[in-house]
Amino acid sequence: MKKKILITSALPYANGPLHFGHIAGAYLPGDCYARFQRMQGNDVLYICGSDEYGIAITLSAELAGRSPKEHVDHFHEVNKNFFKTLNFSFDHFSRTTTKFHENPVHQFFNDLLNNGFIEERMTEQLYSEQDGRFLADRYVTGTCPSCGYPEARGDECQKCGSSFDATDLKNPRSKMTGAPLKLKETKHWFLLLEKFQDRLNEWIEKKNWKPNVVNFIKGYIKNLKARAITRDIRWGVPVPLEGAEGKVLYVWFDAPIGYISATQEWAEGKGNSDLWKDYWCDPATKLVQFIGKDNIPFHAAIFPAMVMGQNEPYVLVDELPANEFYNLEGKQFSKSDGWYIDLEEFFKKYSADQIRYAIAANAPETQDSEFTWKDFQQRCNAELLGKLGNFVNRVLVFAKNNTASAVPERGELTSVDAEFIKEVCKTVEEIKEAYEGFKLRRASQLIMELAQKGNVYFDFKKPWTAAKDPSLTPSMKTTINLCLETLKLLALVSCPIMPATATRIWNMLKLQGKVEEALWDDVVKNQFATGHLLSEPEILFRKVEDAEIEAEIAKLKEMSSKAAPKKIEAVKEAIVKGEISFDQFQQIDLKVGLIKHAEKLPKSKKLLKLLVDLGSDERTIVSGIAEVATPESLVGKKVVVVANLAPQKIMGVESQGMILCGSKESGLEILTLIDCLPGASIR
Ligand code: B3M
Ligand code: ZN
Repeated sequence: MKKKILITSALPYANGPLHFGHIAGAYLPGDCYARFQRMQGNDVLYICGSDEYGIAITLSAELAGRSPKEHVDHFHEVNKNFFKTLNFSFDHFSRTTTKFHENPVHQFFNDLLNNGFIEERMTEQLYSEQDGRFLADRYVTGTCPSCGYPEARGDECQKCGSSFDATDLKNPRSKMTGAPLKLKETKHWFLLLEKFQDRLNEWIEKKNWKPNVVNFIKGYIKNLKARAITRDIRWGVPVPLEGAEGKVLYVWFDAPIGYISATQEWAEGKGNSDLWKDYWCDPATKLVQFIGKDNIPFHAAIFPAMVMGQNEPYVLVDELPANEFYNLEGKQFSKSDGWYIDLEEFFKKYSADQIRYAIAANAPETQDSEFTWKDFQQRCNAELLGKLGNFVNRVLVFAKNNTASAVPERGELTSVDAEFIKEVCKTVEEIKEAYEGFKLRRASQLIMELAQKGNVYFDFKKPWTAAKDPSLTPSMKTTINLCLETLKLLALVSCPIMPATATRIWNMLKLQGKVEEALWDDVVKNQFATGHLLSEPEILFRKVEDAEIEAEIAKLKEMSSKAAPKKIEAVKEAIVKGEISFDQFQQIDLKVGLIKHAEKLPKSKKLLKLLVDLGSDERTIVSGIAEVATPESLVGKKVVVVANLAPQKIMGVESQGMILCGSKESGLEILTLIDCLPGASIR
C-alpha cells in the first residue's frame, strides 16, 4: 500500500557556505531516501530550507559588514545553488524568514504558555550601556575566572579550556566594540522541559532507532531542565506578548517549526493552502528526519516535547537517522583554516555523481568518516569506472557490434545463466533493504557487487567467441539479453545515489520515461521485448589521474598553510561587505593626520592614546595599536584618520577619530603617508 512519507533534512544555517561534511550528515542520506521512496510508489514530500535567525547569524553578518537580512539572503542563494549542483530532489527548499513562519511559531508559543509549559523568569545578563543592548555570550569577551586569561570567550576559555557562563567572566567586554559590560536584570521565558520527562521516556522506549541515538537521548531526558527560549536581540521571531518588546524567540525554538512553515509555503505554491495538513496532521504520515549527530537533542527531545505540549495534531518524528561527522583528510572541514575543497573548482572537474557516490560509499553511519582525495580517486577509478562503467560499456558496445543494437532473444538457460539471474535478483532485493534501512554504505557496496557480478558473468560466458561460431549464437544472445536486463537493474538501483548516471544508462537502453519516476517493482518485473532497440553507447566515467589527485592534495596543504590563524579574522576577510553607494562612501571623511604625541593607556595592553594634528585641529584618538608600534616610533608619522566618526569613550578617554590599519597574520599594519601634509583629504 502507498505510504505517506514526510522527509526533512536539518535546516542549514544561512551564515556560510555548506561543504561535503554537511552533505554527508543530514543531506545526501535524505535525498537518497526520498528518491528511493518515490520509486517505491510512496507519497513522498521532501522538505528543507535555510535556518536564518539566531546569534550565529547576527555575529557572522556583523563580521561581514552586512545586515542580517543581506547576509541570509546571500547564503540562502549560495546553499540553494549548491544543492542544485548536487542534484538534490527537495520538493521544497524554503527559509525561516518567510511570511509563513511567524504564525506557527506563535501558535506553538501561545499554546505552550497557556498549557503551563512556558514560564516567565527574571535573569541577569551582560548589558552594554554604550550599545544600549544585552549581549549574547558569543559577543562577549573578558578575563577567564579560572586562569586569568584576558581574552577568554563568552562561554569557555580557549587557554585553559574551562567552561562557564558569560556572567562569570571578570572584566567582561563587548567583542565588537570593546565596551565594558555590566550585569542587568532582564525577563525571559523558559520552556519547562522537565514536565515532559515521562511522556518522552515512554515515547522513546518504542523507537527502534540506532543505539547511539537512543542511548544518548535516554541520558539526555534524565537531566531535562527548564531552558530559556527567548533572547534579547532583534533578529528573530518576536515574542508574541506585551512587555516583550526587543525580545525574540531563541533560534532553536523557531527553527524546527520551520519544517512546518516550509510545508505550508509548499502547499500555497501548489495552490491548495491546506495541503500541508495532509502530511503534518495525518497520524498515518511517517515523519523521517535526517540530521547530524550534533542536532540529536533538539530533534529527539526538545522539539518532540514542544509538539506534545501544544494543541495541534502534528505528527511526531518516526525515524531519526542521525549521522556522525564527515571530515576532510583527518580534520574538520574549515574554510577559515584553509581546510576545504573549493566547490567551484571541484565541479569543473568532477561530477555530482562522483562525489555523491564517494560520500555514500563512505557515509558516516556508525562512526565518523572522512573524505580523502585518494579514496575519492579509488572510488572513481576502481569502482565507478572499473566496475560499473566498464560493465555498461562493454555490454552496449558488444550489442551494437553483434546484435544490431537490439535486445536479442533469451534462449534456453544453462545453470550458469540461471544462477546469474538468481544472484542478480537477490542483490537487487538486498539493495532495496539497504535503502529502506538508511544504509547507504551497504547500498553502494552492493551496487558495485552487482556490476561486478555482471563483469564476471560476461567474462565467463565469453560472448565474443560465441559470436564467431554460429552454433553458439543462441547462447551469445542469452548472455547479452541477461546482461542488458542487469544494466536496466543497475540503472534502477543506482538511481537514488547517482541519479544522473542512472538516467544516462536508462537513456542508452532507450527505456521510456524517467528512471527516477519509474516504479521499482515494475522495473524488476518487466523484461525487455525482444528486438527492443538501444541507443548509442557513451562513456559514463572518466579516469581520475594520479597527477590530478597529487595536485589536489598539494593545493589543500598550501591553502591551509596560508590560512589566517584566527578564525574570526578569516571570516572578516573571506566575505565582501555589502554594497554602498558612492554618496555613502563620500560621507566618510578621511584625512591625513600627523601624530604629535603617543602614550600607553594605563591598564591596557593594546591601547595607545594619541594626539593627532589634522591641520584644522588637534584630536585625541585612542587606538588599539600598542602591540604593533611603540609610542616613540609613532611620533612624526602621518596616518589615515577617519575624521568625522562620532566620538567614543574608550576606557574613560574620549576618542575623537580612528586610525586606519590593515590586518595581517601577526596583527596590524598602520597605513602611513610620506608626502601629504596634515589635514589633506584622502580620496
Ligand atoms: N541550523 C543547526 C545546523 O545547521 C541548525 C539545524 C536546524 S534544524 C531545525 O547544524
Ligand atoms: Zn582560562
